[in-house]
Amino acid sequence: MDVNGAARAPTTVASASVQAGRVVEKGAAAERYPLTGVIVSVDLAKKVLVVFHDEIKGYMPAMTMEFLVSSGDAAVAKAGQKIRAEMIPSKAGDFRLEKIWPNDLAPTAAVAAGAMQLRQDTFTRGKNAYREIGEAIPDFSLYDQNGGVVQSGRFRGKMVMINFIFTRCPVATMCPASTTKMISAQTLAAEAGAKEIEFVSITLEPAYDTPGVLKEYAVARGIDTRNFSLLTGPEAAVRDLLTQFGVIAELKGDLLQHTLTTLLIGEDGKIVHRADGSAWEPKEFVARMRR
Ligand SMILES: [Cu+2]
Repeated sequence: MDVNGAARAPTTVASASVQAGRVVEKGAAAERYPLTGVIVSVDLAKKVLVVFHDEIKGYMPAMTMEFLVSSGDAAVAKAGQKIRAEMIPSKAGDFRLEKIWPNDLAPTAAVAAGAMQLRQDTFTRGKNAYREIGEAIPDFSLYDQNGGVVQSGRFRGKMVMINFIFTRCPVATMCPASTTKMISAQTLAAEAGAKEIEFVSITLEPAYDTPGVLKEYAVARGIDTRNFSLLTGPEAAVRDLLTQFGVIAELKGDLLQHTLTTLLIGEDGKIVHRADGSAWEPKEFVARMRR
């Protein structure tokens, strides 16, 4: 299963063609090549990963070499970790990696299994996929902003406040405002002495929001990630979660149009409160949290 396929590549890319079973995008942006490999070492300051990569068919044999990455990707990278990514050669002769995803067997299998279970569950529920207040949330397995697997079972016994955003949302009153309110809810909850509470933002645009991108967003927005996770994962899993939580996200041309939903989940995994739109107040959620 191609979980975050290049089919939903940035819309700045003019065209895409499949060569030898691999997607090579051409146009305004540089060519991109799918790459798999293992991280040998990380230079955080230089934002360089040394990666032993597999053969890139028709381009270069397997070898160990340096790649430039974003600060988020550098912060998330660990020596010994397997990754898959897109490689972008530059005219200057250096190479960049983007869309870096964890690719170790066990976590990848756990996330894929979670996506399949969610697919099955959403399919079985059919028209009743939408979960009302009082209903349990579905199980999920996603990656957080550190590339670690987060399974919904981790939250049992805790309350969870969940919203849905994407990092490059250009509408100030939508995702950026929603993140600001989640941060105030987190601060207010701590001040109110709320116990066993976690905050979760699930991306609406998993193809772009890799763990490294979420990491960079968390740092840029000053999010205290001790009990605030940003989650991403397979496109299908995110789609199914959106369906079950009643969130609409649709690509209209270049723009991802979406609704806003914020939820509070009880320690038993059932939805206790829900706010649709942007007119909710952090304190209305905090008032419902356990002290
Ligand atoms: Cu948005």
